[in-house]
Amino acid sequence: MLQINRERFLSDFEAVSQFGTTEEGGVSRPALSEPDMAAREWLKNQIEAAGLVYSQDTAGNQYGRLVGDDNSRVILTGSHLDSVPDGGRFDGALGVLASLEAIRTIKESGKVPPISIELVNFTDEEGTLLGLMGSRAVIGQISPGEFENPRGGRSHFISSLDRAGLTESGVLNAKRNDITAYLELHIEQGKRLLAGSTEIGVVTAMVGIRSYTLHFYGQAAHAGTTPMNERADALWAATAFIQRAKDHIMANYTPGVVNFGMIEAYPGAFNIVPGEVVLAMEFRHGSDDAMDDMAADLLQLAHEVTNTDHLSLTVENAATIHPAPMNDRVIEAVESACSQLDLSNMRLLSFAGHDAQSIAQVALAGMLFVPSVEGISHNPAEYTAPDDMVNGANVVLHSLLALCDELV
Ligand code: HGY
Ligand code: MN
Ligand code: MN
Repeated sequence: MLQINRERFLSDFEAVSQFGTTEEGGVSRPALSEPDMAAREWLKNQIEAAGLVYSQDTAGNQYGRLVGDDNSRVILTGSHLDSVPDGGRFDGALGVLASLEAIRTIKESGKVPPISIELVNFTDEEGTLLGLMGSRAVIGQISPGEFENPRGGRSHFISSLDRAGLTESGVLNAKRNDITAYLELHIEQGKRLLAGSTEIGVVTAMVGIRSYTLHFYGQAAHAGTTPMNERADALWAATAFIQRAKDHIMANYTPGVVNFGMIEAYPGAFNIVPGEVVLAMEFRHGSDDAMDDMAADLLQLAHEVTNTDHLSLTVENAATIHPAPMNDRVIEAVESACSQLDLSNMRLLSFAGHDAQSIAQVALAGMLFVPSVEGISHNPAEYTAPDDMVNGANVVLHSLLALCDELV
């Protein structure tokens, strides 16, 4: 049975992990940062060395194509090389390299696929710019309005595009119409596979994600001379809201989640009562209807907390990503590959967002997971064992072969 080249795959993974490597053993490779640009250049060289056709679109997505009999449409497969700040080595990069290795193995076997198979590295999956930027650009789902208040801030967004030689209009004009199917390998970033000693997770759907920027306004004041009962402290308001929001979501929307990943207090000094707080809020659920209700409840809580003299609130929506079911034909192709490889597998809902949920809106999309030790992710301690990495890459290989037969 065809198998990937284990040594080449694992050494490629070690090589790409050097870009943005951190002392704690993770990577910090935010989209279009210097380390990400270096990793992208490395990937381009690997694609060309493999004899695949390299290209890059106007949203910065990188491709490596194995041309098939019918080159008018493709099975796309890959993930993302960008990381969260101070994250782990495996999130995204594992999928890009596994797909590269699977395509190389198919090419070396001499098989010409009935339709082209193309590797992809999507730009800004992690949302340090926009959020699923590359994959949403490919389906034409980015609106110009998003550029005003991007998740990573406008000046960072523009300087990052400039570094990569990209433009806002280019991001808006990267739509493709030739994707027949999409397959992505990713680490689970949770503990369910470990709990069941299961080798492969077959993703059935992934949750939606909504992001908001909240500005709490109070009155900056002297931290010593202002009596406690006369303060309009913006940070008191924001932290009261955070606690109430957490309790409300846990009580009413589990397994949905809410997170407050960034907070800034201004002017920002030991001896000034904060007059303004900027708070990043993100929540997730498998249903858009439930997220409509979560949004209404959360914003009502925020307004209740600021409904007093000298306190006020403004809210900006930063990104909306819809839940997405995976396609049954791709799910079955992954499960048949697991059976061929004698790998245990189970179906899972993904609570992480992925590029697959963008592509699922225009093509037959599917994902598979391999175990994350202790479920840790978005953390330098993120780890997946080499055997699990290789299992995942072999499942990608045989799923692609199955899809070639299935989709002709
Ligand atoms: O945030 C996520 O779910 C993914 O890691 N981008
Ligand atoms: Mn990821
Ligand atoms: Mn991630």
